[in-house]
Amino acid sequence: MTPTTCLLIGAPVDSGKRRRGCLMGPDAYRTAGLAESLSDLGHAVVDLGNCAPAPHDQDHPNSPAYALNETIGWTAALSDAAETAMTRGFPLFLGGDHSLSAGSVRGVANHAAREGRPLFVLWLDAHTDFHTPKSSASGNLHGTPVAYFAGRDGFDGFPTVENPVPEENICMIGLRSVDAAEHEALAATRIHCHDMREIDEHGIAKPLNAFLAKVAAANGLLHVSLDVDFLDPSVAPAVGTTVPGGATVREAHLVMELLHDSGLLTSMDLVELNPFLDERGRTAKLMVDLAASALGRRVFDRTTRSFS
Ligand code: HAR
Ligand code: MN
Ligand code: MN
Ligand code: MN
Repeated sequence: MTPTTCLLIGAPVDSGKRRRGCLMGPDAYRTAGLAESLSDLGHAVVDLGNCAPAPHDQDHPNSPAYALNETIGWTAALSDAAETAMTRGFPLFLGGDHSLSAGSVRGVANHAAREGRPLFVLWLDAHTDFHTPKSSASGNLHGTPVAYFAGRDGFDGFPTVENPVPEENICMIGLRSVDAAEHEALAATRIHCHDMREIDEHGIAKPLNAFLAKVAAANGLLHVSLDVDFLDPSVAPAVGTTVPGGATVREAHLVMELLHDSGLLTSMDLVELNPFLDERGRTAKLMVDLAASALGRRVFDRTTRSFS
């Protein structure tokens, strides 16, 4: 990647589920050396500090959707932050739980619309996060952001999604935990869903390259949302919703390397890291290494045929 300005946007969102700890995520990435890893690659790095939720109504402790109003406040604030950052460089959202992507993707989509370019979203996750606040049995809003930015109904009180991401522009890879209601809703869409069975059989590069070809053909912008639980829990334990059978370290790096080589990536979320559950920072460090791969780190230079 030609050197760019990486904008680190701390999003200590912890309202998307009941188990606490994701609010420590942004500082764990800083501690693990994210800024240094990116500046070593030749990028300018600006740490914009942490966002705060926009003013919102108080939440009722027993509402069916947990911390709904706080999540609405985060969505508004992060959407504004994303829209502004897109005019300045490459935004990296440091989560925080996955409900933050309602805001980051809405803002990026508004920017794309203003540029007159289509937005594509790559969702790397064990889960599809395609519930609405009404269909969710858990009431945990980190299970809803894709439905929100794809323009599904049922998000009363949230900022209106003026520029929903078209279904055929959304690609999910890594799936292995999908609720019945999500499955049914997804089946009626054109969202590209690739589960771990498919990755096992055919490899991870195949669906990714097919999707990247579509992004390139449409001259699109590409947002990537990387959930810690995309990875296998044996290598990434610091997440509240571990699901066995996830991506290996190399599969995840290959995704990031192919994204970098495509030259298409324009914004990224790192989500669901819960440092309270980590083992000596290993998950935070792996996520930092993956971000570095997405932004150009490689161990072997294919043109000079030498290690660098
Ligand atoms: N589908 C389940 C629910 O709605 C689990 C959602 C978990 N989501 C995340 N992010 N951890 O992907 O409660
Ligand atoms: Mn998720
Ligand atoms: Mn997940
Ligand atoms: Mn597909």
